[in-house]
Amino acid sequence: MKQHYPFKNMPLPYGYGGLEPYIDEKTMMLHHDRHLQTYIDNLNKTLSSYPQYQDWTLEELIKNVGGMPYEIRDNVRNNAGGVYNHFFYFDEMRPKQMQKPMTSEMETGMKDRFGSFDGMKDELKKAALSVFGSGYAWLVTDRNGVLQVVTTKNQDNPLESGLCPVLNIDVWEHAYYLKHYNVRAAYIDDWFNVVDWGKISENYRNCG
Ligand code: MN3
Repeated sequence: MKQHYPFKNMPLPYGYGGLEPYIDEKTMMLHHDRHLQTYIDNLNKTLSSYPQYQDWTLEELIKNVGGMPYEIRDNVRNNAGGVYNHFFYFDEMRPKQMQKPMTSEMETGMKDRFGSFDGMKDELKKAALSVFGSGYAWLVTDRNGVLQVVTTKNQDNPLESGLCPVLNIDVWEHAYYLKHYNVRAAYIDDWFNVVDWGKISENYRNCG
């Protein structure tokens, strides 16, 4: 996430088929090589004539998008968000054999807020199902460092609202349509098998 203009796609840290049978190889190829690539290309194109933003990270672009010139504001929000959200999503997933467990620090935060792991999962699933159209469900920490579940539309990002991202579930249809068709709930159930809770715990720690 330390990248700045010109942004580059990074290879997945596992094979395209590594998340089978929960997320299929073809979805992963299209999602990473085409959908994410398009956000990267569009963000680079938008920033190409704005040198004042070319050393900004994705996080800086997203947090400050409200103050940008009107003619690029929507493009930056959609495409910096699109790049950040997908880097975040692809990096929090792992094949079963590469997954690490949740840290005790995160377990404490989770139990304080949701009572149990299942309590948190249920709330995330409910939120993911509640997104109308395209968007994300997120686990974030709020300004007091407390875990919360929120949703965003399109490629919006909670950083813009002063929240710190811990986990996201991409519920755009491109994330699941080839395998799960229109059944978002089945995708979400499958998705929970490919989350690396070790990585999520790292995100939680970085939120401070
Ligand atoms: Mn996506």
